Amino acid sequence: MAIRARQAGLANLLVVEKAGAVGGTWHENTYPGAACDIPAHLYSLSFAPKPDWTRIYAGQPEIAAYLGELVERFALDRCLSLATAVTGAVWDGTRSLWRVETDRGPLEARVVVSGMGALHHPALPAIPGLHSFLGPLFHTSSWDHGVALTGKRVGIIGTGASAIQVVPAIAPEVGQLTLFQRTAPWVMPRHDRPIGPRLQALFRRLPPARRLLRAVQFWAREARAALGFTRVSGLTRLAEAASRHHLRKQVADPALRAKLTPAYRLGCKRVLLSDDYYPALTRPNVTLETEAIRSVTPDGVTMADGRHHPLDVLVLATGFDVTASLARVPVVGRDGLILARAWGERVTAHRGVALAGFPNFFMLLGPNTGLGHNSVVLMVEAQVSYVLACLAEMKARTLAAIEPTPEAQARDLAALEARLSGSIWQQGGCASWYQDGEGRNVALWPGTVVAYQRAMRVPDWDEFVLT
Ligand code: N01
Repeated sequence: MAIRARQAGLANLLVVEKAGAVGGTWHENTYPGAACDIPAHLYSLSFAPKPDWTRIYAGQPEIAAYLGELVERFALDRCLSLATAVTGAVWDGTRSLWRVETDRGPLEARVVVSGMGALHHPALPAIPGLHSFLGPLFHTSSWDHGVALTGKRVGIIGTGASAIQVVPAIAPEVGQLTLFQRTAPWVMPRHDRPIGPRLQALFRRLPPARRLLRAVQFWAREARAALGFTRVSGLTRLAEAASRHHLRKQVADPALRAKLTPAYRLGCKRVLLSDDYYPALTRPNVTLETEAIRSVTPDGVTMADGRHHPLDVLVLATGFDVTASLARVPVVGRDGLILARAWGERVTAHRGVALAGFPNFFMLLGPNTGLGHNSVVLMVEAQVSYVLACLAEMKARTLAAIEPTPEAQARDLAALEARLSGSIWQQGGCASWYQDGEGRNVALWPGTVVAYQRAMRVPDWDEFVLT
């Protein structure tokens, strides 16, 4: 957003970031094995390619370094305020600007764009006695690298995307690893491999070769979505068979296989990619525990059936409290409307980026614009273009404020609900962070990226109140 805004001639720009460095999720999640499950060439900004990615799926250090390099490459440091947390924002209707509170003093802005990710605030499990544990206890997103794991008895709670990367990364090092699984995930082969110097050189010398790779990676994922991957379809059953085959190939023990066989439809939760998760679970020093957890005690975890796992270190791979992200920062729009209350009925936004009652306020990766099947970078880029078109219109018509009409927002939501009805998230028999308390998917876009890009190409000014 900052790069494209600067390129569009918006010079008066400030990026406020709570952390001491850029990178967001790729700055914070430094757990062993952290990597992206979208190929790196597809997970790059379209206007800032990196020909020399060293793996098909880049690891966290390489992605964090890429994002850091962008600051220098696009001279962003001049407009960056790091280690500055936004604590609230209030729309001043008389002056048509936002008063933004930060822990380093107030700011004023004509327009506010939120880039606060949803996967940020750790979800700590409500397990009795959790904080009575006397050994090191930490969440995957705040990994304590000061704790040596060699030879230790380590417990991990959770089997989502974070856990399945941590397990194979630390299993060879720890003394004993106990993985506490509540729901078995669907896992597909990852086929990760290094990208050697020759290919890197080719991508540097011949940009069309890199673009071709990116296009193949993109369209393979789009095809799956277009073929009905978000519904219970023949494709779902085919993918489930492929995942079960992956499990059979990697786990010989039928009892362990049974524990690892999911009991919901594939796609209902995020499908995980791994070549080394199942093999790690077959190691003699790894135990998969599937009994419900009764409590955490000072020295370990006790199961509902009374068995006890003594532990030295306990890791919470329990995911994130997604609704807390924006709702934790009090954002007050027109006529004192509080964002968290505006979302009381349902978390929603016009095209996922703008909200009635909140003039000159935009969100990146807002409600229902995350992706399970393709690169979210593409969604962000579509949103950035849309926001910039709104800002250009404000300038062209010398507008003080722009916000969607409630009617347009309601129409948008109705169209979204129609896409969601009968989808895998409603019929797949699972619960996940994609859903709100009512079981509605409020996180993912239920269509192809191309469909979203089309919807975002040109704002329809009849859908906005322009003042
Ligand atoms: O979190 P999750 P995550 N008792 O919410 C379990 C992105 N990401 O950090 O399934 C016992 O997926 C919970 O169990 P259940 C990606 O978008 C991407 O792993 O609810 N268990 C589940 O197994 C991803 O979707 C990448 O029954 C409890 C786990 O904890 C998102 O981040 C890598 C529990 C939480 O899984 C979040 O992934 C990492 C309890 N009380 C993350 N509470 C890549 O690109 C929760 N659980 C590769």
